[in-house]
Amino acid sequence: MLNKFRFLTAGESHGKCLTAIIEGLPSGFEIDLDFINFELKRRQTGYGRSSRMEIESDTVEVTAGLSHGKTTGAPLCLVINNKDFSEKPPFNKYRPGHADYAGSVKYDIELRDVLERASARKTAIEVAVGAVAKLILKEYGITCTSKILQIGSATADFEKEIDKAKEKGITLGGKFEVVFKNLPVGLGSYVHWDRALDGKIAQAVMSIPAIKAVEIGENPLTVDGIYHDEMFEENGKMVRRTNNAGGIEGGMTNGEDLVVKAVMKPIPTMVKPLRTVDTNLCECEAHFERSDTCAVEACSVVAESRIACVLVDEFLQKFTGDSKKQADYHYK
Ligand code: EPS
Repeated sequence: MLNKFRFLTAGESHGKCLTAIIEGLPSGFEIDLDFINFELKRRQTGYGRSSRMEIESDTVEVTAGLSHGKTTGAPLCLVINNKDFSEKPPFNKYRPGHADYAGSVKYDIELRDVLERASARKTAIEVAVGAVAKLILKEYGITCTSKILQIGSATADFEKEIDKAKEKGITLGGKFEVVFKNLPVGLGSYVHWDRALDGKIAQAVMSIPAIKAVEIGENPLTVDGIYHDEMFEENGKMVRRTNNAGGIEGGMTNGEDLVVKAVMKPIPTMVKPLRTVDTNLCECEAHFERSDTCAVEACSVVAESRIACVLVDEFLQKFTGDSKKQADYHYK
């Protein structure tokens, strides 16, 4: 099935800029650039980020698709310029856990060229796209938050844990939770495997660099007692008193909060290098260059954005229209 809200991105970590083209936006939606920039700032902050974040101050430029601040129905083109636009030196020592080895075998290119596109830098433009999706969802009262659940083995005092890792020259992964509120019932479908919303969300979150696990709702193995969310009647409405399902039943939203959790592994570029081989198969220590000690907080913002893109696509398929007026009509 063709997505309604589609986008492509281009750009390298130290290239001139990052670009996205979004297709499928109905006309008449206001695009608040301050909100997009606020989201970009959120992605750049968080304890444990690298010094690259002190160089960049990500802001978006819209080069097409807007008239007087509103969408026109034409593709929306977003650009973020890289301040650290420079040719970086080549390297030949694979970093275990990064895309270096498989990427260079697959495309028959230098490790530097793999790093440049494999870098999580490209998530900046994805967050800009996600901010556009969030702006549309917000028009219908749908909001989103996220929080960190764990950094390394710590469930509190995250900064201390990150400081300790930095001293040791290692990096830390973690676990976070994203929640969307006020979703209508029936986004996604049970009729085909590729229309199930939980499947789409899992793909969107799992493909963020360094994500190793995605969970929707409570882990059924850790819930004490009955897992499923019983239904009751209150003031003529069906209500639930638990949300173990995380807002999805049968691959569709069920009107409860959508709760997605994800686990990020430690970033594989480390001051204390791993053992590896170089491109001549000589054993050595892995390549090191500037990297984050911990980027879990940034990753939660990226996950919010990716999920927002999946939800807005479903939303615009269900409440379809070429203009906001038509979408509003179908929503009502
Ligand atoms: C990142 C920008 C990158 C890295 C990081 C994420 O910038 P640079 O390579 O110039 O330091 O800091 O990416 C990784 C560590 C990685 O392994 O992908 C960003 O903007 O998020």
